[in-house]
Amino acid sequence: MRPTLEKLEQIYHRPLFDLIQESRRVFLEFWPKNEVQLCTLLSVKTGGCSEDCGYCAQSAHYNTGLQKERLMTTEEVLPVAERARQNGSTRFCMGAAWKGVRDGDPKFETMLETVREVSKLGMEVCVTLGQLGDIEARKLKEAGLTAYNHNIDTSPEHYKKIVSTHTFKDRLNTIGSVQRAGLSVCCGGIIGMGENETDRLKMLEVLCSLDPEPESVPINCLTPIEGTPLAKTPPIDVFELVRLIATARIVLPKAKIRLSAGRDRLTREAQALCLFAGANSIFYGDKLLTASNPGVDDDRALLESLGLEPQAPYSDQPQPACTL
Ligand code: SAM
Ligand code: DTB
Ligand code: SF4
Repeated sequence: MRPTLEKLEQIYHRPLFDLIQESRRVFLEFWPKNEVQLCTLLSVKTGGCSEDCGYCAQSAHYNTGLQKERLMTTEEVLPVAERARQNGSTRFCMGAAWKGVRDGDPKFETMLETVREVSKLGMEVCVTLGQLGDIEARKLKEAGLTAYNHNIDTSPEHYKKIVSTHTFKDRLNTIGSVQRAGLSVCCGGIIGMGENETDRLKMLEVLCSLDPEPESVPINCLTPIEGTPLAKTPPIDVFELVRLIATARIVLPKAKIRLSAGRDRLTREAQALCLFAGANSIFYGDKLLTASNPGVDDDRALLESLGLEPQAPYSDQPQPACTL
């Protein structure tokens, strides 16, 4: 579906119960009803990033108190990935605080080796390494990568107010390389960065215009980081989050919608509503990349009280293929 902004506004502004009734109907048509995918995140290269993204703890432009670290080796990453699988994750996502990666750089070789090894564990493997081109995307695909995460984060107009060291168009170019390599695209955004509801729908409009559509759409709520320009931004209204998730579910029925950063500031009831409205994945583990996440015991208890099951491991079922 390629909805216009007008159509998105119409869907989004329906009375809330009508909206979530429709998004639930769409969800039940495309997905197993009581299943949530658990994903584990690992920051394999933390801090010291050259970019000035106004929300990010890892930007070298801001004094966030984060300790800069070197790239983790394949041997260091593997046991973390093993544990993630044992704990029930079916997707393992590795993030690096880089502007981008270049073929021939030893750091990129290390990442390829890590992807090769992690992909043998029977989970979906995703990385988020910043900008890349056709060659790097092809090599990642050959190494066994499932998906590449590269968020557009907000509307094209609002993006300029958040980042100055790269452009919205740069983001789309990287997504183009990822698509040409036959990798699945994981692309979403952040809400609560001072944008308005139209900006959020413009972001959805761009996501729907991607061809093929993203396989995965993370919806992050801004986690305010001390020292960044967005540190004092007020939290979003939870019903705006639910509306955005429901609208995304309706217009991107086949995408995994991931209730991502910021869950530790949402009540259990708010999370339940987001899951009912169409989110079908969460990041699982005490930490996101650098920010905190609800503890695994709390998440297990939440899923149990809602009667939801983690998606079964891939030893019991085939992995989804890229829809290119
Ligand atoms: N450097 C890579 C990039 O920019 O694509 C990968 C890492 S970056 C941390 C991945 C995504 O995490 C961002 O695009 C953003 O959506 C999300 N993120 C980062 N910091 C966040 C924060 N403080 N609150 C919410 N989401 C955040
Ligand atoms: C995404 O959209 N959210 C995840 C994943 N993609 C890489 C990252 C969230 C990061 C939250 C802030 C932090 O941990 O520093
Ligand atoms: Fe760097 Fe990515 Fe953070 Fe931007 S979001 S500062 S590119 S790590």
